[in-house]
Amino acid sequence: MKKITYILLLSFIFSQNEVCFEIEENPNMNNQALNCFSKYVNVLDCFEVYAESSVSDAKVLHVASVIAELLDNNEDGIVDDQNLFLELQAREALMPVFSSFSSPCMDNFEDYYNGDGVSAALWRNEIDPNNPGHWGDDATVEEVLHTINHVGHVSLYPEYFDITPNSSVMSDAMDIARGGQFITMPSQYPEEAWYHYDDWTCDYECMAIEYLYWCIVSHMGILNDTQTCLGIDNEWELCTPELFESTDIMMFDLITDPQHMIPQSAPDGNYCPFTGILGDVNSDMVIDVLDIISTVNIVLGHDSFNYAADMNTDGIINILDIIFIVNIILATQ
Ligand SMILES: [Ca+2]
Ligand SMILES: [Ca+2]
Ligand SMILES: [Ca+2]
Ligand SMILES: [Ca+2]
Repeated sequence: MKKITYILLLSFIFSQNEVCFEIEENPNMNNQALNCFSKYVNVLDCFEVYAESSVSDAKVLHVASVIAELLDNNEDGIVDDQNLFLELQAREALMPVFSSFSSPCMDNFEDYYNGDGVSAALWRNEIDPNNPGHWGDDATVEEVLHTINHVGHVSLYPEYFDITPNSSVMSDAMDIARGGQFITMPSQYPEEAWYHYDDWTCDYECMAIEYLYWCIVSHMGILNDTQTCLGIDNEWELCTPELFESTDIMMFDLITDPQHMIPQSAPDGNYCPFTGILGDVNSDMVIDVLDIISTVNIVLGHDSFNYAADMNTDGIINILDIIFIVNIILATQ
């Protein structure tokens, strides 16, 4: 019994995600829309998380991590698209996290919030840090993407991402994906459609925001398992990256065009960018032979992994990284 407890404890420890953010106290307690939140995270200075006290720290950090991973997809600590950064910052993008659908805090928020930085909300039981973005487990990736896209991309790049009919590359692509232009929902979608969302409360613009989400996560590979493919089939048919690329050609070209800097990699719930000097393994502010010795010690297993030594950022420290450091030293001599 003792052994089982020990193993459980170990697996619990190892299942914890690494998220380099701190939960702070709500700095806006005087704001009537926000005064029922007690937990707060400022993500990369452009997107805030406000959560009720009943939401666990692990879940609050998960939301913060997913936001950061989607905005800083190469995890270098800097939002990939500076225009998007400024737009989210200017509009004070935020994600409210409520304890439940019937939370008084949610009523309060709906009554008093009058900004334009919110496009979605999360509830405690739809956040699962162990299954980032997995359909049916974790809605965090979806709701965060809705906010980033709606508050950011739509107004920032209207010729590509506007959500009104006949307005953008995306609206044209969606008309193809739905088998025609449907301002109101058709009683039945044409046979050839691959996007056939059937929620009557979701108007054309809402359909476009959902569509952009499906495209981005299909391409990331988040939907690529049998359970998810079957579960979402009545709404979205392109559940693998290959199917998405070969079927929705317009959207594949749009979201993979480097100029739009749409996140390409799926969030894994870990976000801890390295902020030191690459190559300065012993952190003495110079790159010299001592760093080679430190790196050799890591390769030999005498020391543990150090981000500063992973010169080609492939997650492994080996001879290639040593060659990189040697070349830096030779180049500066
Ligand atoms: Ca970045
Ligand atoms: Ca990550
Ligand atoms: Ca050094
Ligand atoms: Ca390496």
